[in-house]
Amino acid sequence: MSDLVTLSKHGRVAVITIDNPPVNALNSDVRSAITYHLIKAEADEEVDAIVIIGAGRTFIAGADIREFNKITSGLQNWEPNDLNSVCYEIEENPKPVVMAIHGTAFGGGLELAMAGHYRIASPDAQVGQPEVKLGLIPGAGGTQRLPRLAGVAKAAEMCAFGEPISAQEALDLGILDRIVEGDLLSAAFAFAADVASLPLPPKVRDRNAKLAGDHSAALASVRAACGKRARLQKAPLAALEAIEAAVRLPFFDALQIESDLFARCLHSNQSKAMIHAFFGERTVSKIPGIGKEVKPRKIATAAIVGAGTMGGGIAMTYVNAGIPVILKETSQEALDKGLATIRNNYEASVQKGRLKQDFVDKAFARITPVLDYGRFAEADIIVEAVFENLALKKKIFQQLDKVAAPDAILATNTSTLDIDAIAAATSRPDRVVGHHFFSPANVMRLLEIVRGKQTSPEVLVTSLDLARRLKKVGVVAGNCRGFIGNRMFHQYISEAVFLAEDGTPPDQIDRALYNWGMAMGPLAVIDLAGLDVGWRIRQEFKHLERPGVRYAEAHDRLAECGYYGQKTRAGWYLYDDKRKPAGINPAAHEVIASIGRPQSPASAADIVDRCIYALVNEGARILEEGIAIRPVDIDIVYLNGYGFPAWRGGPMWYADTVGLPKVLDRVREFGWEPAPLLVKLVTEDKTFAALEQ
Ligand code: 3H9
Repeated sequence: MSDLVTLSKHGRVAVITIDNPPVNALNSDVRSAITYHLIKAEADEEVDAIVIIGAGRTFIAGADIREFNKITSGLQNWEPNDLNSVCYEIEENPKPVVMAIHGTAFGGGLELAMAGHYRIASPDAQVGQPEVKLGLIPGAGGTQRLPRLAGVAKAAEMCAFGEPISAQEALDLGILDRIVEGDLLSAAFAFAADVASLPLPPKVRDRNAKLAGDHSAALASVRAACGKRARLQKAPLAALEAIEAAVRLPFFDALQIESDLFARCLHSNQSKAMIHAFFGERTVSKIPGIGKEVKPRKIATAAIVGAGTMGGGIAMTYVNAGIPVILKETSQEALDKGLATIRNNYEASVQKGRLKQDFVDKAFARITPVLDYGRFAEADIIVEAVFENLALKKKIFQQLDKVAAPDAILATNTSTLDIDAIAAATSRPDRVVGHHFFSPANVMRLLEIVRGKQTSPEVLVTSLDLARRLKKVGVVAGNCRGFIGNRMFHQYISEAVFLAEDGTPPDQIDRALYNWGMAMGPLAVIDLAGLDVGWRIRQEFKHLERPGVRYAEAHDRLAECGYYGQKTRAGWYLYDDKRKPAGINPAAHEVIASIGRPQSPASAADIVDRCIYALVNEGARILEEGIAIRPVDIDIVYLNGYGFPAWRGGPMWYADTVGLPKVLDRVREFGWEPAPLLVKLVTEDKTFAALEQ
């Protein structure tokens, strides 16, 4: 029997310990071994009660997600009732089974726990059904037992949104029986010994009290919220369908519905894409050629140059993670303005219930506002977040070189500029790196970590480690104009502008991409970001434009007329004083007429193909040039920084699902030069995913 699960005895209590690091995922061996030990403990006359506990940092983080890929690709058989059988084995056991939870009881882990007769937990434990984040629903009774413990409305929320809850909330809801302080195993022994002589409590599957009554309004409200929070995703609705079945039908009939819905989700493209994204987020923290011997440096204090929109947002990100920040501006007025914006942002978060006042007070107190570099030597990392201008950034780096501690990391928050040119302004180019945050920096999850020619491995590893501490996803990119994200975005936006110049109304362009799944349409995004921002960057790089290559003119002309987007209440669209769109800006029509191209509106399908394949074609070039390490790095950039729908897996994953020959045909049909890598993969009958194996 697998040694991932062991059985030991403490007096008359048997302990089944799951030890499958790092997160005790319930793979096939673990499932079989739990059943084996349960049967053994049941048969042992010297055992009165059984405890199930996880070794290491957690209870059970769920089913083994890696097995799902094997099942859907035909490498492993699908045994729908496998985890359910383990649950029955627990539930039917004549001896009380006590689940002792620490860390996380997620997905199949919570399902297993809910089959137990009792659940106790450490105070910092969390429980949840996060399957929807993988495009799945709970598949081993979660949609059936959770409503019986927590009530239908809360179970619907937990299964449809996938957010975990704290041990205290789980106790209040009735999911847990007790929270125990101190050593969990000792507490579990004591608890098990106490309950051993009591009659068994009713099985959770028979506790129907919380199912009674009319839950239609609660379910309708969660369904409506899914339309916003998980737009176009199928799994949340499937989870609600299974919960509705729990209310309507006897346990085993509803459980069968859950199994069928789970299987349908498992084989869906949405789930495959989201599982790709789950592992992708972890893959991007690994840099080929840099081993575990390179350790991250400790970052205890940060300094930030610039308290504007980006600098302020970055400061909030650091102090929210508990890292004190020295925040510098050039004048008292600018500093006061920056601090006031930070304070307003925090106040808004408290009002919306996103942050607690106490948290905000502590975070704000970690900011030390300054007007000079006097205290910069204290910082382990300095982040420059000034205006996007190379000469200015070089000048600042010259100054930082003089004031920074010798081993401090010097990061620039540039979105497009040459890291090597900035690094060359210092005597320590190996300590210089790009940290490209996305606006609003305290909200957006992506951090592009731009590697210069001389950036040291230690600086990269520290940046990745820091990204995790800051609750960001760090993706390493090579140094080129726009790095991964903005270089591809330039092609995407240009294509949207070309479509507008060629006669497709702006709102149709935006609607087509929004309906396809993008968080916003491209022209609405430019209005939000500010047409002036892109215009300035394009001016800076004007000398690099290749003659004979079509240039998107319309948004430059709008910017030149002072239409900067939402901030001036007019860009591609007009906006009311609450920044709600109020129709297309008539000036946009005039600009398009003045450009004078033949007008032929595109269909929704053509709009999507042109914009998305522009991303894919440029992504292929970026891969070929080594700017992105792997296709998945591009996907993770797009999923976390550009509103690409998670359930489509990112541009490169999506291209694979469409089929690269079809993508190449369309690229040629649009008259573009295909990326050589795209042609090569099609010729060799390969996919982008194959490049990662
Ligand atoms: C499910 O349960 C379906 C059921 O309803 C039943 C169906 C019949 N499997 O995130 P980390 C790996 S669906 C396999 O860096 P943290 C992860 O890839 C599942 N591997 O740690 C990484 O590997 P590597 C429902 C898993 O401390 C390593 O563990 N459950 C799994 O930041 C460390 O992970 C979920 O969706 C897994 N289930 O966060 C929970 N989980 O080192 C998914 C993790 O090679 N997991 N790995 O890169 C999580 O949310 C986080 O991992 C967790 C720990 C919060 C647990």
